[in-house]
Amino acid sequence: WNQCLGHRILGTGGRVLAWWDPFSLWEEERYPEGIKWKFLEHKGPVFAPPYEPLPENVKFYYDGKVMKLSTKAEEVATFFAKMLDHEYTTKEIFRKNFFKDWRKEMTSEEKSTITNLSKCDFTHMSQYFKAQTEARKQMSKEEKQKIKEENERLLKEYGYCVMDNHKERIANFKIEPPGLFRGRGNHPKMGMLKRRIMPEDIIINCSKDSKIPPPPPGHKWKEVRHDNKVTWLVSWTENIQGSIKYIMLNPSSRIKGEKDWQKYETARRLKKCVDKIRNQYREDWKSKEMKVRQRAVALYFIDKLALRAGNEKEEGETADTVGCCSLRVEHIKLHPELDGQEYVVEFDFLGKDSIRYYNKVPVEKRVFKNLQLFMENKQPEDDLFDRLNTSILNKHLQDLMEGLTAKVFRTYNASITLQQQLKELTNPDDNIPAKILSYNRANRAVAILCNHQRAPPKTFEKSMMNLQSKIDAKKEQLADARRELKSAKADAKVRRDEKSKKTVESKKKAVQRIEEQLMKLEVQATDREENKQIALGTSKLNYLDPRISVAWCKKWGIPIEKIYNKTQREKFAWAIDMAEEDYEF
Ligand SMILES: *[C@@H]1O[C@H](CO)[C@@H](O)[C@H](O)[C@H]1NC(C)=O
Ligand SMILES: *[C@@H]1O[C@H](CO)[C@@H](O)[C@H](O)[C@H]1NC(C)=O
Ligand SMILES: *[C@@H]1O[C@H](CO)[C@@H](O)[C@H](O)[C@H]1NC(C)=O
Ligand SMILES: *[C@@H]1O[C@H](CO)[C@@H](O)[C@H](O)[C@H]1NC(C)=O
Ligand SMILES: CC(=O)N[C@H]1CO[C@H](CO)[C@@H](O)[C@@H]1O
Repeated sequence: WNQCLGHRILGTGGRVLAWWDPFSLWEEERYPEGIKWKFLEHKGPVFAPPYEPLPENVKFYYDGKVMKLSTKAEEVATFFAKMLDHEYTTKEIFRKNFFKDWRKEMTSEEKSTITNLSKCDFTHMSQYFKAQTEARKQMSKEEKQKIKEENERLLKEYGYCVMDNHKERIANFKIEPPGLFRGRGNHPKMGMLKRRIMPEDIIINCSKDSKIPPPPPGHKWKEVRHDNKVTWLVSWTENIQGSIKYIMLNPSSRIKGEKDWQKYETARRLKKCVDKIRNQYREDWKSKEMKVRQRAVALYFIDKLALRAGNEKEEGETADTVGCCSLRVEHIKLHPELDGQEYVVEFDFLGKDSIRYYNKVPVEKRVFKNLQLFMENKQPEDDLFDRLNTSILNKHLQDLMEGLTAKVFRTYNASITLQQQLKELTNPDDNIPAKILSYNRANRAVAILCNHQRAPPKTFEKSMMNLQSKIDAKKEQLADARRELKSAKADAKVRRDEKSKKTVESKKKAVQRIEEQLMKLEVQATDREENKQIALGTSKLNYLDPRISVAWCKKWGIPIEKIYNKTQREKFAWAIDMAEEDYEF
C-alpha cells in the first residue's frame, strides 16, 4: 500500500506489481469455481454521515400545533418530508408502513400524541429541503470544488483495495444512507424504514495477514472473516427484505484482463517451442499413418497461413464457411509450377464470417506431394483431410503444448509480426504523425496476414475528397505564409531594426507551423488510402499483444491515445500500466 506510486504499485527494483482496473458493479457473490484470492486488504466502508438536526426555525405541526420532535423521530420524519411531493406518500400501503415504523422511533410521549398521520404537517420541513436543494444548485465554484476534493479524498482512501497483486477499484464503498423503502410497483413493504447501517452490522472479509480496517472510534465490527472464495469485502444484512448487501470490487474486468494477459503469455510460450513443433510436423509429413500426415499438413497451414482450425459449431449452421480441418478438395488447386514458383497451392474458400480467403502460396515439396495424395480419387466436395476433424487437431495441439490452439498460432504470428514490422518501419527521425503512420502500416501488415479485409466504407470517396480539399487549402495557406515571410525578410534587410527582425521570426514560425499541419494532413490521407480495404480493429483487439504497442509508444514518446481509443484503453489497462520500456514479445 505504501509503495503505491501514481498508477502503479512498485515492488523491489521498481518492478510493477499491480495496476489499476476500471470498475463496474459485480452482482455475483462468489467467484466462479476455482478463483480465489490470496491477499486482500481494504479500508472498510464509508458510512453515511450522521443525522444533522433541523434548525430551530423549521417547524413540524401536529393537528395544527407546533411540535418539537425528538432527534430520532425527527430524522425519520425528514425522510417522509423529503418525499412529500412524490406520489408514494399518497399511497395507502406506503403511509401505513411508514407510520408504523416511524412510531417505533418515537418517545412514548410522542407516541401517545401522534396517532394519526393525516394530522401531521410536514410542509414546512419540505419547503426547507427544497430551499436547500436550490442553494446547492447556486453554490459557488469554490464550494463545489471543496466538495469535489472531499469526494476525491474519500475515493483515494476507501475506493481501492489490494487483491493479490492488483490494486483494484471498489465499486460501492459508500454505504447507502437511511431512508424510506420505495420498492417497485405496489411493493407491500414500501414506506418502511431502511435503517441506518452501523459498524455493528458490518462483516468484514479480508485476509488474515492484511491490515484489518479499524472500525470507527467507539464501535466494533460485527465480525471479521477471512474467506478467500467470496467476492465481497464488506457485507451486512439490510432490514427490509433481510437480504445481504455487499461491497464488492470489479473482478470481472480483472479476470478478463487476466485472461487476456494469459492469452499473450501462451503465445509467448509458443515462441519458445515453435521450432520444436515445426520439426515435429516436418517429420510427420513422412509418417506411414495417413491420419498423422494429414494432421501434420493441416498444422503446417495453421502455422504458415494463420488459418483457423475450423469451428465445429459454426460449420453447417451458417453459410458454407470452412476452416483448415474442413477444407474440401474443391477449395484448393495444386500448381506444380506457377508464375515461376514451384509447388504452389491456390486457396479459395469462405472463412469465418464468410470472408473470402484467396491466396497462392508456394509450399514445401513434401507438403505438395502429400496434398496430391490426399486428393487422389476424391470428388470436389470430399473432405481434403478425411481422417481429421477439429477435435482431433485440437487434442494434438494440447499434447504439443498446454493451452495451444490454432488461435495461439495466430496470436503468436500476429504479435511477433507487429513487433518485427515496428522495428523495421519506425524511423527514429520521423515526427509523431509519420511514426503513427508507420505503426498503422505495421498493424496493416498483420491485418493482411490475418485476412481481416473489409469492403471500402461507403463514405470513403467523400471523406477522401474532403481531406483533399483541406490539403489544398493548407497548401495555399502555406504559399501565402511563405510569400509574407519573403517580404518580411526583404523589409528587414532594408530597415535593419529589432522590430522587423521580430516580424521575420514570427513569420518563420508561422511557415513552420503550417508545414507541420500540412504534413499531418498528408500523412492522414496516405493512412486512409492504405486502409481502404483493411479492418485494423480485429487484430488490434484480439491478436496483438498490447504490451508491444505500449512499449513502442513509450519508446518513441507517442501518446497512447494516438494508438488506442477510450474503449481500447480500458480493455488494455492491464498492459498500459504494465508494459516495461524494453518489453519484447
Ligand atoms: C385522521 O385525521 C384525519 C384528518 O384530520 C381524519 O379525517 C381522520 O378521520 C382521522 N383518522 C382517525 C382514525 O382518527
Ligand atoms: C507468420 O506468417 C507469415 C505468413 O504466412 C509467415 O511467412 C511467417 O513466417 C510467420 N512468422 C512466424 C514468426 O511464424
Ligand atoms: C472426430 O473424430 C474422432 C475420431 O474419428 C471422433 O471420435 C469424434 O467424434 C470426431 N469429432 C467430431 C466433432 O466430429
Ligand atoms: C474504438 O475503436 C473501435 C474499433 O477498433 C470501435 O468499435 C469503438 O467504437 C471505438 N470506441 C470509441 C470510444 O471511439
Ligand atoms: C476464517 C473465517 O472466518 N472464514 C469465514 C469467512 O466467511 C465465510 C462465509 O462467507 C466463512 O465460511 C468462513 O469460515
